[in-house]
Amino acid sequence: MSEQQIRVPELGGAESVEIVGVLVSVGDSVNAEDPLLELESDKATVELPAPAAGKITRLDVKEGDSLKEGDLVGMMETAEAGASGDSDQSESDEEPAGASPARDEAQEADTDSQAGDAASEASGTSAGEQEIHVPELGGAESVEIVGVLVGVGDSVNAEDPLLELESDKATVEMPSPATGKITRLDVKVGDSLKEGDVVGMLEAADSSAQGTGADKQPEHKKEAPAAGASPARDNTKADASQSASSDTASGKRVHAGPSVRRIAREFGADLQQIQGSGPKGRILKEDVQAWVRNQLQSGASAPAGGGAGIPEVPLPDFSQFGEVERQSMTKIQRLTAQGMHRSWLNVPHVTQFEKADITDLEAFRKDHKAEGEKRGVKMTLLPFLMKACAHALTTYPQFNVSLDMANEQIIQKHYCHIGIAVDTPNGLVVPVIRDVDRKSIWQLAAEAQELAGKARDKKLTNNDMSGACFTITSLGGIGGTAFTPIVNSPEVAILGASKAAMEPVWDGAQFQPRLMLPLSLSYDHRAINGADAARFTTLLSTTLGDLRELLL
Ligand code: CAO
Repeated sequence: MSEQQIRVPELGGAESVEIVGVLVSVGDSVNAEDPLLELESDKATVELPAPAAGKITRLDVKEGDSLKEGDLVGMMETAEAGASGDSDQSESDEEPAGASPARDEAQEADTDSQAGDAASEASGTSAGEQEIHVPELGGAESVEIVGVLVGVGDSVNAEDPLLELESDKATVEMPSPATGKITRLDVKVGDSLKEGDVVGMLEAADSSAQGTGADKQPEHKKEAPAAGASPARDNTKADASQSASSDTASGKRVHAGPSVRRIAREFGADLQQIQGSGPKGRILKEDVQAWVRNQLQSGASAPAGGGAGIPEVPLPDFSQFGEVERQSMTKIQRLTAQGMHRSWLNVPHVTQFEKADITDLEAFRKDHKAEGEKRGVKMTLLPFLMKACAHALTTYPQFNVSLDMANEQIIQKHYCHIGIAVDTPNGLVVPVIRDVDRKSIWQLAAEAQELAGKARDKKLTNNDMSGACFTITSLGGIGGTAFTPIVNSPEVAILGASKAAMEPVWDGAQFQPRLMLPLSLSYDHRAINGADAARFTTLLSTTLGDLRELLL
Protein backbone atom coordinates (compact mmCIF):
# COMPACT_ATOMS: atom_id res chain seq x y z
CA MET A 1 0.00 0.00 0.00
CA SER A 2 1.42 3.37 -0.84
CA GLU A 3 0.34 6.23 1.24
CA GLN A 4 1.46 9.72 0.44
CA GLN A 5 2.21 12.57 2.77
CA ILE A 6 0.32 15.84 2.53
CA ARG A 7 2.65 18.73 3.22
CA VAL A 8 2.36 22.49 3.25
CA PRO A 9 3.60 23.83 -0.09
CA GLU A 10 5.66 26.96 -0.78
CA LEU A 11 3.93 29.86 0.99
CA GLY A 12 4.71 32.72 -1.36
CA GLY A 13 6.96 34.50 1.12
CA ALA A 14 4.77 34.12 4.21
CA GLU A 15 6.66 32.66 7.13
CA SER A 16 3.67 30.91 8.62
CA VAL A 17 -0.03 30.54 8.03
CA GLU A 18 -2.97 29.83 10.29
CA ILE A 19 -5.53 27.15 9.50
CA VAL A 20 -8.88 28.91 9.30
CA GLY A 21 -10.78 25.99 7.82
CA VAL A 22 -10.39 22.21 7.59
CA LEU A 23 -12.36 21.31 4.48
CA VAL A 24 -12.04 17.52 4.54
CA SER A 25 -12.20 14.68 7.03
CA VAL A 26 -10.47 11.34 7.33
CA GLY A 27 -12.13 8.95 4.91
CA ASP A 28 -13.04 11.63 2.38
CA SER A 29 -12.22 10.95 -1.26
CA VAL A 30 -10.67 13.88 -3.04
CA ASN A 31 -9.47 14.76 -6.52
CA ALA A 32 -6.03 16.18 -7.17
CA GLU A 33 -6.04 19.94 -6.43
CA ASP A 34 -9.24 19.74 -4.38
CA PRO A 35 -8.93 22.18 -1.47
CA LEU A 36 -8.09 20.45 1.82
CA LEU A 37 -7.41 23.38 4.13
CA GLU A 38 -8.04 27.10 4.18
CA LEU A 39 -4.89 28.91 5.26
CA GLU A 40 -4.54 32.54 6.20
CA SER A 41 -1.31 34.50 6.25
CA ASP A 42 -1.18 38.13 7.25
CA LYS A 43 -1.63 38.97 3.60
CA ALA A 44 -4.15 36.56 2.13
CA THR A 45 -6.34 33.53 2.53
CA VAL A 46 -5.36 30.57 0.35
CA GLU A 47 -6.39 26.96 -0.02
CA LEU A 48 -4.08 23.99 0.35
CA PRO A 49 -4.80 21.68 -2.59
CA ALA A 50 -4.69 17.87 -2.52
CA PRO A 51 -1.37 16.71 -4.02
CA ALA A 52 -3.15 13.82 -5.79
CA ALA A 53 -6.48 12.07 -6.14
CA GLY A 54 -7.26 9.59 -3.37
CA LYS A 55 -8.61 9.13 0.11
CA ILE A 56 -7.59 11.08 3.22
CA THR A 57 -6.31 8.55 5.74
CA ARG A 58 -4.98 10.82 8.43
CA LEU A 59 -5.28 14.47 9.44
CA ASP A 60 -2.81 15.81 11.98
CA VAL A 61 -4.04 19.37 12.12
CA LYS A 62 -6.99 21.35 13.30
CA GLU A 63 -8.42 24.82 12.93
CA GLY A 64 -6.24 27.45 14.59
CA ASP A 65 -2.99 25.53 14.14
CA SER A 66 -0.06 27.44 12.71
CA LEU A 67 1.87 25.88 9.83
CA LYS A 68 5.14 26.47 8.04
CA GLU A 69 6.24 25.44 4.58
CA GLY A 70 6.92 21.67 4.50
CA ASP A 71 4.91 20.84 7.63
CA LEU A 72 3.10 17.52 7.55
CA VAL A 73 -0.65 17.98 7.45
CA GLY A 74 -1.77 14.37 7.10
CA MET A 75 -1.66 11.30 4.89
CA MET A 76 -3.60 10.15 1.89
CA GLU A 77 -3.95 6.94 0.00
CA THR A 78 -3.65 7.65 -3.67
CA ALA A 79 -6.37 6.50 -6.05
CA GLU A 80 -4.19 3.77 -7.59
CA ALA A 81 -3.22 2.39 -4.19
CA GLY A 82 -6.84 2.40 -3.05
CA ALA A 83 -7.89 0.50 -6.18
CA SER A 84 -5.36 -2.25 -5.48
CA GLY A 85 -7.11 -3.12 -2.24
CA ASP A 86 -5.90 -3.09 1.33
CA SER A 87 -4.77 -6.67 1.78
CA ASP A 88 -1.24 -5.52 2.59
CA GLN A 89 -2.36 -3.19 5.33
CA SER A 90 -0.79 -5.16 8.16
CA GLU A 91 2.64 -4.55 6.68
CA SER A 92 2.37 -0.82 6.82
CA ASP A 93 4.73 1.05 9.12
CA GLU A 94 2.65 4.17 9.08
CA GLU A 95 0.74 5.00 12.19
CA PRO A 96 -2.65 4.65 10.63
CA ALA A 97 -6.03 5.91 11.56
CA GLY A 98 -8.63 3.34 10.73
CA ALA A 99 -6.14 0.91 9.14
CA SER A 100 -4.47 -0.54 12.12
CA PRO A 101 -2.21 -3.61 12.03
CA ALA A 102 -3.78 -4.57 15.34
CA ARG A 103 -7.12 -5.13 13.75
CA ASP A 104 -7.03 -8.93 13.70
CA GLU A 105 -5.69 -9.23 17.22
CA ALA A 106 -8.37 -6.94 18.40
CA GLN A 107 -11.02 -9.11 16.87
CA GLU A 108 -9.62 -12.30 18.41
CA ALA A 109 -8.85 -10.91 21.82
CA ASP A 110 -12.08 -9.16 22.43
CA THR A 111 -14.01 -12.31 23.20
CA ASP A 112 -16.52 -10.58 25.38
CA SER A 113 -17.00 -7.86 22.82
CA GLN A 114 -20.34 -6.15 22.76
CA ALA A 115 -22.67 -5.21 19.99
CA GLY A 116 -21.01 -1.87 19.37
CA ASP A 117 -17.69 -3.50 18.62
CA ALA A 118 -18.94 -4.75 15.31
CA ALA A 119 -18.78 -1.23 14.06
CA SER A 120 -15.16 -0.91 15.24
CA GLU A 121 -14.19 -4.00 13.33
CA ALA A 122 -15.93 -2.80 10.22
CA SER A 123 -14.04 0.48 10.36
CA GLY A 124 -10.71 -1.21 11.11
CA THR A 125 -9.90 -0.12 14.63
CA SER A 126 -7.04 -1.41 16.76
CA ALA A 127 -7.57 -3.10 20.08
CA GLY A 128 -8.09 -0.44 22.72
CA GLU A 129 -9.48 1.95 20.16
CA GLN A 130 -13.00 3.00 20.70
CA GLU A 131 -15.44 4.96 18.69
CA ILE A 132 -16.43 8.37 19.89
CA HIS A 133 -20.19 8.75 19.58
CA VAL A 134 -22.43 11.78 19.80
CA PRO A 135 -24.21 11.43 23.16
CA GLU A 136 -27.85 11.98 23.97
CA LEU A 137 -28.73 15.46 22.71
CA GLY A 138 -31.29 16.53 25.28
CA GLY A 139 -34.13 16.58 22.83
CA ALA A 140 -32.34 18.29 19.95
CA GLU A 141 -32.68 16.39 16.70
CA SER A 142 -29.35 17.51 15.31
CA VAL A 143 -26.48 19.77 16.24
CA GLU A 144 -23.90 21.64 14.21
CA ILE A 145 -20.20 21.49 15.00
CA VAL A 146 -19.07 25.03 15.74
CA GLY A 147 -15.66 24.09 17.11
CA VAL A 148 -13.27 21.16 16.87
CA LEU A 149 -11.21 21.43 20.03
CA VAL A 150 -8.75 18.59 19.45
CA GLY A 151 -6.67 17.16 16.63
CA VAL A 152 -5.54 13.67 15.70
CA GLY A 153 -2.69 12.71 18.02
CA ASP A 154 -3.92 14.85 20.92
CA SER A 155 -3.97 13.26 24.35
CA VAL A 156 -7.16 13.87 26.25
CA ASN A 157 -8.55 13.08 29.66
CA ALA A 158 -11.95 11.60 30.17
CA GLU A 159 -14.52 14.42 30.03
CA ASP A 160 -12.19 16.81 28.23
CA PRO A 161 -14.19 18.73 25.65
CA LEU A 162 -13.65 17.43 22.10
CA LEU A 163 -16.22 19.34 20.07
CA GLU A 164 -18.38 22.38 20.52
CA LEU A 165 -21.88 21.58 19.33
CA GLU A 166 -24.66 24.00 18.71
CA SER A 167 -28.33 23.15 18.59
CA ASP A 168 -31.01 25.73 18.02
CA LYS A 169 -31.24 26.07 21.78
CA ALA A 170 -27.75 26.01 23.18
CA THR A 171 -24.06 25.46 22.65
CA VAL A 172 -22.67 22.43 24.45
CA GLU A 173 -19.38 20.63 24.58
CA MET A 174 -19.01 17.01 23.68
CA PRO A 175 -16.75 15.40 26.29
CA SER A 176 -14.26 12.66 25.67
CA PRO A 177 -15.67 9.28 26.69
CA ALA A 178 -12.30 8.20 28.14
CA THR A 179 -8.69 9.14 28.73
CA GLY A 180 -6.46 8.41 25.76
CA LYS A 181 -5.27 9.62 22.40
CA ILE A 182 -7.40 10.76 19.49
CA THR A 183 -6.52 8.49 16.57
CA ARG A 184 -9.10 9.58 14.07
CA LEU A 185 -11.44 12.50 13.53
CA ASP A 186 -14.16 12.18 10.93
CA VAL A 187 -15.79 15.55 11.37
CA LYS A 188 -15.14 19.21 10.81
CA VAL A 189 -16.63 22.56 11.69
CA GLY A 190 -19.99 22.99 10.01
CA ASP A 191 -20.89 19.29 9.98
CA SER A 192 -24.30 18.34 11.26
CA LEU A 193 -24.53 15.46 13.74
CA LYS A 194 -27.23 13.29 15.24
CA GLU A 195 -27.24 11.27 18.44
CA GLY A 196 -25.10 8.17 18.05
CA ASP A 197 -23.07 9.44 15.08
CA VAL A 198 -19.43 8.43 15.14
CA VAL A 199 -17.13 11.44 15.22
CA GLY A 200 -13.80 9.64 15.44
CA MET A 201 -11.71 7.10 17.32
CA LEU A 202 -9.86 7.18 20.59
CA GLU A 203 -7.10 4.89 21.80
CA ALA A 204 -7.52 4.41 25.51
CA ALA A 205 -4.59 5.49 27.68
CA ASP A 206 -3.69 1.96 28.74
CA SER A 207 -3.31 0.72 25.21
CA SER A 208 -1.25 3.68 24.06
CA ALA A 209 1.15 2.96 26.90
CA GLN A 210 1.65 -0.48 25.44
CA GLY A 211 2.72 0.66 22.03
CA THR A 212 1.06 0.54 18.68
CA GLY A 213 -1.21 -2.30 19.58
CA ALA A 214 0.32 -5.19 17.65
CA ASP A 215 1.43 -6.92 20.83
CA LYS A 216 -1.37 -5.67 22.95
CA GLN A 217 -3.06 -7.60 25.75
CA PRO A 218 -6.78 -8.15 25.54
CA GLU A 219 -8.78 -5.31 27.01
CA HIS A 220 -10.76 -5.92 30.18
CA LYS A 221 -13.65 -3.62 29.94
CA LYS A 222 -15.35 -2.46 33.08
CA GLU A 223 -18.95 -1.47 33.04
CA ALA A 224 -18.99 0.83 36.04
CA PRO A 225 -18.25 4.38 34.98
CA ALA A 226 -16.58 6.82 37.36
CA ALA A 227 -18.74 9.05 39.49
CA GLY A 228 -20.25 11.92 37.59
CA ALA A 229 -19.81 10.25 34.24
CA SER A 230 -21.17 12.42 31.50
CA PRO A 231 -24.16 11.36 29.44
CA ALA A 232 -21.76 11.43 26.54
CA ARG A 233 -20.18 8.21 27.75
CA ASP A 234 -20.98 5.28 25.56
CA ASN A 235 -21.72 2.62 28.18
CA THR A 236 -20.93 -0.22 25.82
CA LYS A 237 -17.41 1.20 25.69
CA ALA A 238 -16.68 2.04 29.33
CA ASP A 239 -12.98 1.27 29.58
CA ALA A 240 -10.43 0.30 32.16
CA SER A 241 -8.37 3.40 31.60
CA GLN A 242 -11.12 5.52 33.07
CA SER A 243 -10.73 4.30 36.62
CA ALA A 244 -6.97 4.15 36.26
CA SER A 245 -6.80 7.74 35.15
CA SER A 246 -8.87 8.82 38.11
CA ASP A 247 -6.54 7.08 40.52
CA THR A 248 -3.34 8.47 39.10
CA ALA A 249 -2.29 11.56 40.98
CA SER A 250 -0.92 13.82 38.27
CA GLY A 251 -0.62 17.53 38.91
CA LYS A 252 -1.75 18.25 35.35
CA ARG A 253 -4.89 16.12 35.25
CA VAL A 254 -8.17 17.94 35.52
CA HIS A 255 -11.43 16.18 36.25
CA ALA A 256 -14.42 18.33 35.49
CA GLY A 257 -17.62 17.93 33.56
CA PRO A 258 -18.48 20.00 30.51
CA SER A 259 -20.81 22.35 32.34
CA VAL A 260 -18.10 23.07 34.92
CA ARG A 261 -15.58 23.62 32.12
CA ARG A 262 -17.97 26.01 30.44
CA ILE A 263 -18.48 28.01 33.64
CA ALA A 264 -14.73 28.10 34.17
CA ARG A 265 -14.22 29.40 30.64
CA GLU A 266 -16.87 32.07 31.09
CA PHE A 267 -15.14 33.32 34.20
CA GLY A 268 -11.64 32.95 32.80
CA ALA A 269 -10.86 30.46 35.59
CA ASP A 270 -7.88 28.15 35.07
CA LEU A 271 -9.03 24.65 36.03
CA GLN A 272 -5.42 23.60 36.62
CA GLN A 273 -5.35 25.95 39.59
CA ILE A 274 -8.58 24.76 41.16
CA GLN A 275 -8.73 22.09 43.84
CA GLY A 276 -11.67 19.76 43.21
CA SER A 277 -13.85 18.85 46.18
CA GLY A 278 -15.90 16.18 44.39
CA PRO A 279 -15.34 12.44 44.33
CA LYS A 280 -11.74 11.61 43.37
CA GLY A 281 -10.86 15.29 43.25
CA ARG A 282 -13.44 16.12 40.61
CA ILE A 283 -13.91 19.87 40.20
CA LEU A 284 -17.46 20.99 40.94
CA LYS A 285 -19.27 24.16 39.97
CA GLU A 286 -18.96 25.33 43.59
CA ASP A 287 -15.18 24.94 43.40
CA VAL A 288 -15.02 27.26 40.39
CA GLN A 289 -17.29 29.80 42.07
CA ALA A 290 -15.18 29.73 45.24
CA TRP A 291 -11.99 30.15 43.19
CA VAL A 292 -13.39 33.16 41.32
CA ARG A 293 -14.62 34.71 44.58
CA ASN A 294 -11.20 34.21 46.08
CA GLN A 295 -9.47 35.82 43.09
CA LEU A 296 -11.75 38.84 43.27
CA GLN A 297 -11.25 39.23 47.01
CA SER A 298 -7.50 38.85 46.87
CA GLY A 299 -7.36 41.28 43.95
CA ALA A 300 -5.10 38.89 42.11
CA SER A 301 -3.66 40.47 39.02
CA ALA A 302 -4.73 39.17 35.66
CA PRO A 303 -2.38 36.76 33.94
CA ALA A 304 -0.08 38.04 31.18
CA GLY A 305 -2.03 39.37 28.24
CA GLY A 306 -4.49 41.00 30.59
CA GLY A 307 -8.20 40.75 30.83
CA ALA A 308 -8.54 37.14 31.90
CA GLY A 309 -11.04 36.63 34.63
CA ILE A 310 -13.58 38.87 32.96
CA PRO A 311 -16.79 36.98 32.40
CA GLU A 312 -17.80 36.52 28.80
CA VAL A 313 -21.04 38.10 27.67
CA PRO A 314 -23.45 35.20 27.25
CA LEU A 315 -25.17 35.15 23.87
CA PRO A 316 -28.87 34.47 23.86
CA ASP A 317 -30.47 32.53 21.04
CA PHE A 318 -31.29 35.56 18.91
CA SER A 319 -33.42 33.54 16.52
CA GLN A 320 -36.15 33.50 19.15
CA PHE A 321 -36.53 37.25 18.54
CA GLY A 322 -36.40 37.26 14.75
CA GLU A 323 -34.47 36.11 11.72
CA VAL A 324 -30.70 36.08 12.09
CA GLU A 325 -27.68 34.91 10.14
CA ARG A 326 -24.07 34.32 11.17
CA GLN A 327 -21.09 35.60 9.22
CA SER A 328 -17.45 34.90 9.87
CA MET A 329 -15.36 37.91 10.83
CA THR A 330 -12.66 38.96 8.39
CA LYS A 331 -9.09 38.78 9.59
CA ILE A 332 -8.97 42.59 9.88
CA GLN A 333 -12.13 42.55 11.99
CA ARG A 334 -10.70 39.83 14.24
CA LEU A 335 -7.39 41.62 14.69
CA THR A 336 -9.13 44.96 15.32
CA ALA A 337 -11.40 43.37 17.92
CA GLN A 338 -8.43 41.75 19.66
CA GLY A 339 -6.34 44.93 19.53
CA MET A 340 -9.15 47.16 20.81
CA HIS A 341 -10.01 44.75 23.59
CA ARG A 342 -6.36 44.37 24.61
CA SER A 343 -5.87 48.11 24.69
CA TRP A 344 -9.15 48.81 26.46
CA LEU A 345 -8.31 46.31 29.19
CA ASN A 346 -4.65 47.23 29.62
CA VAL A 347 -4.61 50.99 29.21
CA PRO A 348 -6.15 53.36 31.73
CA HIS A 349 -7.74 55.74 29.23
CA VAL A 350 -8.54 59.42 29.69
CA THR A 351 -9.81 61.65 26.90
CA GLN A 352 -9.02 65.35 26.79
CA PHE A 353 -11.29 67.53 24.62
CA GLU A 354 -10.36 70.76 22.90
CA LYS A 355 -11.48 72.92 20.01
CA ALA A 356 -9.24 74.54 17.42
CA ASP A 357 -10.22 77.62 15.47
CA ILE A 358 -9.44 76.56 11.90
CA THR A 359 -11.13 79.47 10.13
CA ASP A 360 -7.84 80.79 8.72
CA LEU A 361 -6.49 77.31 8.07
CA GLU A 362 -9.61 76.46 6.07
CA ALA A 363 -9.17 79.63 3.99
CA PHE A 364 -5.53 78.70 3.40
CA ARG A 365 -6.52 75.13 2.47
CA LYS A 366 -9.14 76.32 0.01
CA ASP A 367 -6.61 78.72 -1.56
CA HIS A 368 -4.41 75.74 -2.30
CA LYS A 369 -7.08 73.36 -3.55
CA ALA A 370 -6.60 74.31 -7.19
CA GLU A 371 -2.87 73.80 -6.93
CA GLY A 372 -3.56 70.45 -5.33
CA GLU A 373 -5.67 69.42 -8.26
CA LYS A 374 -2.79 70.29 -10.59
CA ARG A 375 -0.49 68.15 -8.49
CA GLY A 376 -3.06 65.36 -8.38
CA VAL A 377 -3.30 65.66 -4.60
CA LYS A 378 -6.45 66.29 -2.60
CA MET A 379 -5.66 68.91 0.01
CA THR A 380 -7.76 67.99 3.05
CA LEU A 381 -7.41 68.87 6.70
CA LEU A 382 -5.58 65.67 7.49
CA PRO A 383 -2.01 66.68 6.49
CA PHE A 384 -2.33 69.83 8.62
CA LEU A 385 -3.45 67.69 11.56
CA MET A 386 -0.44 65.43 11.02
CA LYS A 387 1.95 68.35 10.93
CA ALA A 388 0.43 69.89 14.05
CA CYS A 389 0.66 66.54 15.87
CA ALA A 390 4.29 66.08 14.85
CA HIS A 391 5.01 69.54 16.25
CA ALA A 392 3.25 68.68 19.52
CA LEU A 393 5.05 65.30 19.74
CA THR A 394 8.39 67.02 19.34
CA THR A 395 7.50 69.66 21.91
CA TYR A 396 6.13 67.11 24.40
CA PRO A 397 8.22 63.97 23.84
CA GLN A 398 6.45 62.17 26.70
CA PHE A 399 3.73 61.47 24.11
CA ASN A 400 6.24 59.74 21.85
CA VAL A 401 6.96 56.78 24.10
CA SER A 402 5.92 53.20 24.78
CA LEU A 403 5.85 51.59 28.20
CA ASP A 404 7.74 48.39 28.92
CA MET A 405 5.97 47.49 32.14
CA ALA A 406 7.72 44.11 32.46
CA ASN A 407 11.08 45.87 32.71
CA GLU A 408 9.69 49.03 34.28
CA GLN A 409 11.09 51.17 31.48
CA ILE A 410 9.88 53.98 29.26
CA ILE A 411 10.96 53.65 25.64
CA GLN A 412 11.54 57.11 24.17
CA LYS A 413 11.31 57.28 20.40
CA HIS A 414 13.44 59.73 18.45
CA TYR A 415 11.47 59.42 15.24
CA CYS A 416 8.03 60.68 14.36
CA HIS A 417 5.85 58.20 12.46
CA ILE A 418 2.10 58.76 12.57
CA GLY A 419 -0.64 56.20 11.88
CA ILE A 420 -3.83 57.23 10.11
CA ALA A 421 -7.02 55.24 10.82
CA VAL A 422 -8.66 54.42 7.51
CA ASP A 423 -12.16 53.07 7.20
CA THR A 424 -12.41 50.35 4.54
CA PRO A 425 -15.26 47.99 3.58
CA ASN A 426 -13.20 45.20 5.17
CA GLY A 427 -12.68 47.01 8.46
CA LEU A 428 -10.38 49.52 10.08
CA VAL A 429 -6.70 49.65 9.11
CA VAL A 430 -3.96 52.02 10.20
CA PRO A 431 -1.26 52.74 7.61
CA VAL A 432 1.71 54.70 8.88
CA ILE A 433 3.36 57.82 7.46
CA ARG A 434 7.01 58.02 8.39
CA ASP A 435 9.01 61.07 9.49
CA VAL A 436 6.03 63.39 9.48
CA ASP A 437 8.11 66.07 11.20
CA ARG A 438 10.43 66.22 8.19
CA LYS A 439 7.86 66.30 5.38
CA SER A 440 5.96 69.12 3.71
CA ILE A 441 2.18 69.42 3.76
CA TRP A 442 2.13 68.48 0.06
CA GLN A 443 4.19 65.36 0.69
CA LEU A 444 1.97 64.35 3.61
CA ALA A 445 -1.21 64.92 1.58
CA ALA A 446 0.15 62.81 -1.28
CA GLU A 447 1.28 59.99 1.01
CA ALA A 448 -1.98 59.96 2.98
CA GLN A 449 -3.91 59.76 -0.26
CA GLU A 450 -1.74 56.94 -1.57
CA LEU A 451 -1.92 54.90 1.65
CA ALA A 452 -5.70 55.40 2.05
CA GLY A 453 -6.07 54.17 -1.55
CA LYS A 454 -3.87 51.15 -0.87
CA ALA A 455 -5.88 50.45 2.28
CA ARG A 456 -9.15 50.42 0.40
CA ASP A 457 -7.63 48.25 -2.38
CA LYS A 458 -6.27 45.80 0.27
CA LYS A 459 -2.72 46.43 -0.94
CA LEU A 460 -1.13 47.52 2.32
CA THR A 461 1.94 45.58 3.38
CA ASN A 462 2.90 44.86 6.98
CA ASN A 463 5.61 47.47 6.62
CA ASP A 464 3.00 50.09 5.61
CA MET A 465 1.20 49.40 8.88
CA SER A 466 3.99 49.22 11.41
CA GLY A 467 6.12 51.59 13.41
CA ALA A 468 3.63 54.30 14.37
CA CYS A 469 4.37 56.49 17.40
CA PHE A 470 0.93 58.08 17.52
CA THR A 471 -2.37 57.73 15.64
CA ILE A 472 -4.84 60.17 14.14
CA THR A 473 -8.40 59.08 13.59
CA SER A 474 -10.46 61.59 11.64
CA LEU A 475 -14.21 61.30 11.51
CA GLY A 476 -14.50 64.92 10.41
CA GLY A 477 -15.48 64.04 6.87
CA ILE A 478 -18.41 62.05 8.29
CA GLY A 479 -19.74 63.95 11.31
CA GLY A 480 -19.96 64.06 15.07
CA THR A 481 -18.98 66.56 17.74
CA ALA A 482 -16.64 64.47 19.92
CA PHE A 483 -15.68 60.86 20.63
CA THR A 484 -13.33 58.86 22.79
CA PRO A 485 -10.87 56.95 20.58
CA ILE A 486 -9.06 53.91 22.00
CA VAL A 487 -5.28 54.24 22.21
CA ASN A 488 -3.55 52.08 19.62
CA SER A 489 -1.22 50.53 22.20
CA PRO A 490 1.73 50.22 22.65
CA GLU A 491 1.43 53.85 21.52
CA VAL A 492 0.32 56.07 24.39
CA ALA A 493 -1.97 58.59 22.70
CA ILE A 494 -4.39 58.99 19.82
CA LEU A 495 -6.02 62.10 18.41
CA GLY A 496 -9.60 62.03 17.20
CA ALA A 497 -10.93 64.83 14.98
CA SER A 498 -14.67 65.42 14.63
CA LYS A 499 -16.51 67.59 12.15
CA ALA A 500 -15.59 71.28 12.13
CA ALA A 501 -18.59 73.60 12.44
CA MET A 502 -19.20 77.35 12.47
CA GLU A 503 -19.71 78.60 16.02
CA PRO A 504 -20.10 81.99 17.64
CA VAL A 505 -16.83 82.75 19.45
CA TRP A 506 -16.52 85.71 21.84
CA ASP A 507 -13.57 87.90 20.88
CA GLY A 508 -13.75 90.11 23.98
CA ALA A 509 -16.07 92.60 22.37
CA GLN A 510 -18.50 90.59 20.30
CA PHE A 511 -19.30 87.13 18.95
CA GLN A 512 -17.49 86.19 15.78
CA PRO A 513 -18.45 83.32 13.46
CA ARG A 514 -15.48 80.95 13.55
CA LEU A 515 -14.92 77.48 12.12
CA MET A 516 -14.19 75.30 15.15
CA LEU A 517 -12.63 71.84 14.92
CA PRO A 518 -13.40 69.47 17.83
CA LEU A 519 -10.37 67.45 18.98
CA SER A 520 -10.45 64.40 21.29
CA LEU A 521 -7.11 63.23 22.63
CA SER A 522 -7.21 59.84 24.39
CA TYR A 523 -4.08 58.94 26.29
CA ASP A 524 -2.57 56.25 28.49
CA HIS A 525 -2.71 57.74 31.95
CA ARG A 526 0.19 55.55 33.07
CA ALA A 527 2.49 57.41 30.69
CA ILE A 528 0.92 60.86 30.51
CA ASN A 529 -0.62 63.04 33.17
CA GLY A 530 -3.64 65.25 32.67
CA ALA A 531 -1.73 68.52 32.72
CA ASP A 532 0.52 67.34 29.89
CA ALA A 533 -2.51 66.25 27.91
CA ALA A 534 -4.07 69.70 28.32
CA ARG A 535 -0.77 71.29 27.22
CA PHE A 536 -0.61 69.00 24.20
CA THR A 537 -4.16 69.80 23.02
CA THR A 538 -3.69 73.49 23.71
CA LEU A 539 -0.59 73.48 21.52
CA LEU A 540 -2.49 71.60 18.82
CA SER A 541 -5.25 74.17 18.99
CA THR A 542 -2.80 77.09 18.80
CA THR A 543 -0.90 75.52 15.90
CA LEU A 544 -4.02 74.75 13.87
CA GLY A 545 -5.31 78.25 14.69
CA ASP A 546 -2.18 79.89 13.36
CA LEU A 547 0.08 77.85 11.11
CA ARG A 548 2.92 80.32 11.66
CA GLU A 549 3.43 78.42 14.96
CA LEU A 550 5.04 75.71 12.87
CA LEU A 551 7.77 78.09 11.77
CA LEU A 552 8.89 78.82 15.31
N1 CAO B 1 -14.30 68.81 9.62
C1 CAO B 1 -14.92 69.18 8.52
N2 CAO B 1 -14.61 68.69 7.31
C2 CAO B 1 -13.66 67.78 7.22
C3 CAO B 1 -12.96 67.32 8.34
C4 CAO B 1 -13.32 67.90 9.58
N3 CAO B 1 -12.70 67.53 10.69
N4 CAO B 1 -12.09 66.40 7.96
C5 CAO B 1 -12.19 66.27 6.66
N5 CAO B 1 -13.16 67.10 6.21
C6 CAO B 1 -13.54 67.26 4.87
C7 CAO B 1 -12.34 67.20 3.97
O1 CAO B 1 -11.59 68.39 4.00
C8 CAO B 1 -13.00 66.94 2.66
O2 CAO B 1 -13.64 68.14 2.22
P1 CAO B 1 -13.45 68.70 0.74
O3 CAO B 1 -14.07 67.65 -0.14
O4 CAO B 1 -14.18 70.00 0.75
O5 CAO B 1 -12.01 68.86 0.49
C9 CAO B 1 -14.10 65.97 3.05
O6 CAO B 1 -14.33 66.20 4.43
C10 CAO B 1 -13.77 64.53 2.84
O7 CAO B 1 -12.51 64.22 3.40
P2 CAO B 1 -11.88 62.75 3.33
O8 CAO B 1 -12.49 61.90 4.36
O9 CAO B 1 -11.97 62.29 1.94
O10 CAO B 1 -10.36 62.98 3.60
P3 CAO B 1 -9.58 63.19 4.95
O11 CAO B 1 -8.21 63.47 4.52
O12 CAO B 1 -10.19 64.13 5.86
O13 CAO B 1 -9.63 61.74 5.67
C11 CAO B 1 -9.29 59.42 5.96
C12 CAO B 1 -8.98 60.64 5.12
C13 CAO B 1 -8.55 58.28 5.40
C14 CAO B 1 -8.86 59.68 7.41
C15 CAO B 1 -10.81 59.19 5.96
O14 CAO B 1 -11.23 58.96 4.65
C16 CAO B 1 -11.28 58.06 6.81
O15 CAO B 1 -11.20 56.89 6.45
N6 CAO B 1 -11.85 58.40 7.98
C17 CAO B 1 -12.44 57.40 8.88
C18 CAO B 1 -11.43 56.95 9.92
C19 CAO B 1 -12.09 56.07 10.94
O16 CAO B 1 -12.91 55.21 10.64
N7 CAO B 1 -11.79 56.27 12.20
C20 CAO B 1 -12.41 55.57 13.24
C21 CAO B 1 -11.37 54.90 14.05
S1 CAO B 1 -11.92 54.41 15.59
O17 CAO B 1 -13.11 53.41 15.29
